[in-house]
Amino acid sequence: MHSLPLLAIAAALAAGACSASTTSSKAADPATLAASGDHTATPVADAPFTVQEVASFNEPWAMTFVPGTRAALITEKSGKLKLWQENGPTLDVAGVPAVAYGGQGGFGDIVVAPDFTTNGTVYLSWIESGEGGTYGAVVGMAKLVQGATPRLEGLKTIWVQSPKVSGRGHFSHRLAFSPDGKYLFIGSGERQKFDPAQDMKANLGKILRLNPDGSIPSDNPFAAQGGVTAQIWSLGHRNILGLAFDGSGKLWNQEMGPKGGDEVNLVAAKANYGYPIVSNGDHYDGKDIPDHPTRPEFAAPKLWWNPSVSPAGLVWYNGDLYPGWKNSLLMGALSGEGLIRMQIDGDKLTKSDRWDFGTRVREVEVGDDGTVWLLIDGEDGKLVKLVPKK
Ligand SMILES: [Ca+2]
Ligand SMILES: [Ca+2]
Repeated sequence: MHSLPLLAIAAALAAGACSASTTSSKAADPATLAASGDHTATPVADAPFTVQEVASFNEPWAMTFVPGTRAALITEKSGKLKLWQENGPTLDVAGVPAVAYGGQGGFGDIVVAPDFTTNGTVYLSWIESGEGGTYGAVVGMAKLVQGATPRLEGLKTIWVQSPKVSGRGHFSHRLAFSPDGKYLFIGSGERQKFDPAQDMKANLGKILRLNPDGSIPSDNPFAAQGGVTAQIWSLGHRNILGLAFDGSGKLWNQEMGPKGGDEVNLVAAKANYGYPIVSNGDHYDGKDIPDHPTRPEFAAPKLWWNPSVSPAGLVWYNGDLYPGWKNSLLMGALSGEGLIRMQIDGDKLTKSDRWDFGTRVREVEVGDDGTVWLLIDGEDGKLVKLVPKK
């Protein structure tokens, strides 16, 4: 069992008292905090770590540690891939794709293949332009050649967002491998076009499941329908900016929702998460979107935030370096300017900690030794290490 801090219980009680969708009889239940959008931030000075600045990057977007080394690959949105080394210089990786940089688009995610140690394969996502001023995310795979002049070799595109549409928002293009290494999951945003999230002929607003070579697993839930429909694992998503498996093999996603509707979901095959038909938030232009409880046929979020925190990055933490963090999800916050910890208890998720960094957190990663690292967003972006307090 996990106990809630008194402050969180007080917030839960307050939320229960003023929320039409929550009955007062449930107010003392820890689930009430999950059932409200509330999450009070606490000063980072009270956290079980100090924040150590390690390196600077220009608009860093994603990172992954290189297995067996003290190095990490870090994407910069404008199109560079950096190899940061704890005990050496930060190097540019050659052989990267040309990216369509602008708006929310550019270089995206990078992850290592499950069998990276034998073949050096990495997976990356970026934006390419299409005909008539359209854009879309793509995913590619390549071999990382390490050394003094690191480079990508044999870059091959294995997936494209379909259709390409106008605008430069909500690409998502987050990547995660299943723990058994058999499947690549891709978060694909609805490109700020709303309805594609429910359109089974588009792979926008979906989570997709592919074999590592980009082919479609024959046991995907909609495999028989062919086309991009066959790629679909779950639907009704908005802007997925974090995908992570936990130690029991459950897939979680976070997504930037409409105003007051940021979500963390437990991702199930064939499930429909309801966007844009339902959301606990509402459109930024003020238009109402019915809340999740009005349409129980759609999968509801495990947690949501109002006001919005603008989630960025998601990792499963199972280390011992920070007291009580075992079996947690860690998520950065952009407009929420900090780090959020959620405790996993089976299929339940609890809002456990929220620290106010006073700056936008873009990405979260965990080192081999259990240390947590963050990318601070922006043109003067930073790699920082959360040094456990003694
Ligand atoms: Ca990462
Ligand atoms: Ca709503």
